[in-house]
Amino acid sequence: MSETGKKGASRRAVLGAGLAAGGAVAAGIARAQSADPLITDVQDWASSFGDAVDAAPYGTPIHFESHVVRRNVEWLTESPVSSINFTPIHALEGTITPQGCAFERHHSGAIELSKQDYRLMITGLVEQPLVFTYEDLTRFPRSITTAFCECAANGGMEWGGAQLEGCQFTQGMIHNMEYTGVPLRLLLEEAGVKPEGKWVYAEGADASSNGRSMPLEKAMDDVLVAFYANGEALRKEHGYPVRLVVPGFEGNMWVKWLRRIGVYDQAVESREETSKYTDLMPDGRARKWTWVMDAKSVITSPSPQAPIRHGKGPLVVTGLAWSGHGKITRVDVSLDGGVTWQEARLTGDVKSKALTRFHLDIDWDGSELFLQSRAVDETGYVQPTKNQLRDIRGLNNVYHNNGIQTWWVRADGEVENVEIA
Ligand SMILES: Nc1nc2c(c(=O)[nH]1)N[C@H]1C(S)=C(S)[C@@H](COP(=O)(O)O)O[C@H]1N2
Ligand SMILES: [Mo]
Repeated sequence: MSETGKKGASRRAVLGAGLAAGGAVAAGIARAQSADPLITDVQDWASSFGDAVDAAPYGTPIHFESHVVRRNVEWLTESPVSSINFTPIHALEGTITPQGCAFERHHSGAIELSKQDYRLMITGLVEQPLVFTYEDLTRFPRSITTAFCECAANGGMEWGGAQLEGCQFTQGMIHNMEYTGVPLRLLLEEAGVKPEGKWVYAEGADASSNGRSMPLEKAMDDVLVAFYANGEALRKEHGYPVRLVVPGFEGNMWVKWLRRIGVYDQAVESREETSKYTDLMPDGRARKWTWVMDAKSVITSPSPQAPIRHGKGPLVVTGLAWSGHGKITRVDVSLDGGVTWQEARLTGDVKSKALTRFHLDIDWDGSELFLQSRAVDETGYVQPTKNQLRDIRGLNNVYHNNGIQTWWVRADGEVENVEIA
């Protein structure tokens, strides 16, 4: 923690970021209040009854929280049925994303498919092609996995420079849920994969079908045919009644409304896969099959949509970190635009291929900050800066922007999306 006091003094002066080292902050938050009517007077809510127990058979968030919603960027896509919206990560805590505000990405709209009408086929290079009803799936042994689902385009609008005000828009194409379902391996074993079978092609029941190929090894490893998320049935927009959960892999592999699994000797080249989900490099070549999401992190508060309202003194800096390659082992936070770093606390359980929450408790002296976070995963991979990524991948590319985010916290507590050269 004393690191901040030693290194990088000159750069800090240039940036004008006056800093206070993090550490134990206990006193000075609550003030003695003598005549606060909220303490001294009897309140309305204590003078009459509240709602009866059956006011809402299925509850929704209290209206004070009505700003915590998915949002989209209208100019981003031509049509709302082939579009995306964003998780309000700036307003959430912990690691689990409630389904009701978890981002949605549809290529041809969210369809309504009942459990009665649901069928899953296993076809191709198998001993016995099979068709499962929803009820059939419920009779296989289940497992539970918590995993993040990140669209490959998350951060894609920021390749050219800081553009959107808030981590909801810059990093919010992500959600993290606890899924219950049947390991895809068990269904494939039931059908019997022939020795020539090397690839698995998954397809949805919607008009786009969103067909995607993955290596058989992945399908036999940790892929789940999921029907519950966060303890309840999947929401329609997340693939009710059944979706694929592909931990660590980019979101487009997580086929919703799953209707067919085909086993093949090579990858089935869907139109989408060849034209869209590739990373165009500066020399005109394209990176393909870049499924695994590299380590990334972002500070969710303070951030442009979550400015500091309470003035100087104790300040909780918090954010999310994740890696498609396994567990997050460390997150460093910089208050001065990457000159000096302090290690944040990884709070709660750290799970592989799932969101990890970090916190850093600082004593803010009220001067401007250039906040950054940098994730490290269990492979030793360190989250790169945006310029390091640009040096390698150029600017033609949309997908897989996992560069370090900078938030400029001004003395008045307002926060802006910026980049430091
Ligand atoms: N059947 C189907 N599955 C799909 C899609 C789709 O349009 N149709 N979109 C994919 C993409 S690109 C992403 S990022 C994730 C998003 O999942 P979500 O809508 O639950 O957030 O679903 C994937 N699965
Ligand atoms: Mo996506």
